[in-house]
Amino acid sequence: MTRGKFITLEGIEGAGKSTAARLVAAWLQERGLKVRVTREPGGTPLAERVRQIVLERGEEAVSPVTETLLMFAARALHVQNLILPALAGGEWVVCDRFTDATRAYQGSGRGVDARLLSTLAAAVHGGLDPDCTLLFDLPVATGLARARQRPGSQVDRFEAETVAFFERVRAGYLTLARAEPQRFHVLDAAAPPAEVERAIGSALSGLVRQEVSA
Ligand code: Z5A
Repeated sequence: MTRGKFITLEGIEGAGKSTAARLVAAWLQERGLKVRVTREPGGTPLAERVRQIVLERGEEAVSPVTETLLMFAARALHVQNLILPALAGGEWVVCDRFTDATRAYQGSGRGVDARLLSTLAAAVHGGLDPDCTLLFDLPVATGLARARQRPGSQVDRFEAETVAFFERVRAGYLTLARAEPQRFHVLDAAAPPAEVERAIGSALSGLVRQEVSA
């Protein structure tokens, strides 16, 4: 059985990752691939419970390091119980956020030491890195305006953050993308949906070609 590929979607709030996850899945399925769509924090029953804890705005203080540990606790469950078995079974896993989100949000956004993040990443998913990461990049103001238009949802701990925080997160993502240009595809997420869809197709076609010629 050929191992599936691991595709991650990243970006600041309101960048369009959830919308893109559906498009990516449909694009891959049209090419005959088996696809599993998932998200972080979350993706398994226990990891979804950790998600609730980490997103909820409660009375008790949650330090940046605590937030980081909760993200990696959820990730450890997700990697072990969903991502690795799905890849081993030949499925292509499309994941809305992964460790780059921790580097951008907890690292660049909250100032958690990059060495701690590398140590935790190695412990939780050493040997597993995304084959391809689509970074949906857009101005912070545009992302926040889109997120605010979403009906009915309560404001979580991240949505309550400042514009300056999201600017640091965006800059952090762009730095990660510059450091690994083979893995990252930076897409203009402020473009009209049809253009974003075309950009997704061209970013993924190289990966699918490699698979066919392997
Ligand atoms: N977090 C973290 O800190 N550390 C970590 O390690 C991880 C996560 C894994 C929850 O993530 C929070 O966890 C997240 C970071 C933190 N908080 N923040 N910010 P999440 O991914 O579940 O939540 P999110 O980033 O807030 O997702 P989102 O707001 O749902 O955004 P999205 O998925 O990128 O956007 P969307 O729902 O697809 O689109 C938003 C709206 O824009 C929607 O109405 C669309 O119809 C519209 N849209 C989409 N594309 C377009 C285009 N091209 N034009 C116009 N309108 C569009």
